[in-house]
Amino acid sequence: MITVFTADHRLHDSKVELFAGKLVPSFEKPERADVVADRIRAVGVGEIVPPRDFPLDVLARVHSRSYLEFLGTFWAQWTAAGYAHNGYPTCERTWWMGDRAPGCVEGQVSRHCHDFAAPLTSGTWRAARASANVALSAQEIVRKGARAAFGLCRPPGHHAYIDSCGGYCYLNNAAIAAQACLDDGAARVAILDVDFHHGNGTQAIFYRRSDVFYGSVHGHPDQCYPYFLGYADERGSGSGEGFNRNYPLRPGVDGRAWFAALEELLKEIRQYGPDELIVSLGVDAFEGDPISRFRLSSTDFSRLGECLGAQGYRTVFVFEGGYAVDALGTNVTNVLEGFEGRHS
Ligand code: SP5
Ligand code: ZN
Repeated sequence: MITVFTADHRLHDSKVELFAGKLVPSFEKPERADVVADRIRAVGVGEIVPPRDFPLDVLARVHSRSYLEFLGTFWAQWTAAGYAHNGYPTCERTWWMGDRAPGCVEGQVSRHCHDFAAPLTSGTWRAARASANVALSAQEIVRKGARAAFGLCRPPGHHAYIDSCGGYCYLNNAAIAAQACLDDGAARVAILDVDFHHGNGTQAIFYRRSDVFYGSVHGHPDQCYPYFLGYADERGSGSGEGFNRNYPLRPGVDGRAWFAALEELLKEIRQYGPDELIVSLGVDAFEGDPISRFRLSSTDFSRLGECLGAQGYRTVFVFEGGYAVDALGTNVTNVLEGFEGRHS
């Protein structure tokens, strides 16, 4: 399987992140993607190719122009305002506060960040743009005939909304790839999100649409980030009714409960009958993950790959979360090799 990867992800390096009120060394750090690329080379999963550049218009099929403009100009505005450290919101914009578009940079960052887990650095825009190019290039490889491709994206994407960043995510890579797939002629695309966290951004982007099915198995939002979306009764609305499915599981579950939920979700995806499958591949459901609370083993990730390979869809894998850096390479390559029916 071809992997798309670029070292440009390193341009985003926040060094520290705010974790339960404390500044700690970032869990979402450049080594994450580098160790996965290293392991892909070591195991010989397949060729690693650089992404090509896609125009801003392709991103604007998912994100608002004003949000893209904000991301692209943020650092220049922030430094012009006299700041030199990572950008964070001053407050959160909630619906009862109104929906103005303030001109000052502090107001804009508050308008466009929905939590405190997506620091904006000097290189964030370039890295996020490269990450979207990685997902789009992987999708293009599959459209041109490959059975599958892996977009080794960083920063991740599934918590990013149409016009806001959060949860380490800035551009929603999976959503951008799904939209590109539709724009390339597909009628129906399914996004399967196996990251430990619910992909609130992806769900919100497609919630009222029937051309993209979104399904996720994740830590119960009553106990786990992102807290406000990911409940089982969220099934889509309007013409999207029935095309959103959530399987929240209690913290602590192991492969048994996790695969039972996955099998149910895969049944629903088969009923939907997508032209292509996009997998939001976070591996933070791993038992050794420092910020997540499921108990999947490295062997379970091989099983996940086999399970996905058996579905028979053209498949684009898009990298999301996973913070147990020492096991990250193994867990990701286990999925990819399992998909291709190989075992390392
Ligand atoms: C892509 C991805 O995996 N994003 C995850 C973002 C998670 N950020 C917030 C994690 C909050 C963890 N809970 C804090 C409780 C400390 N005791
Ligand atoms: Zn995650």
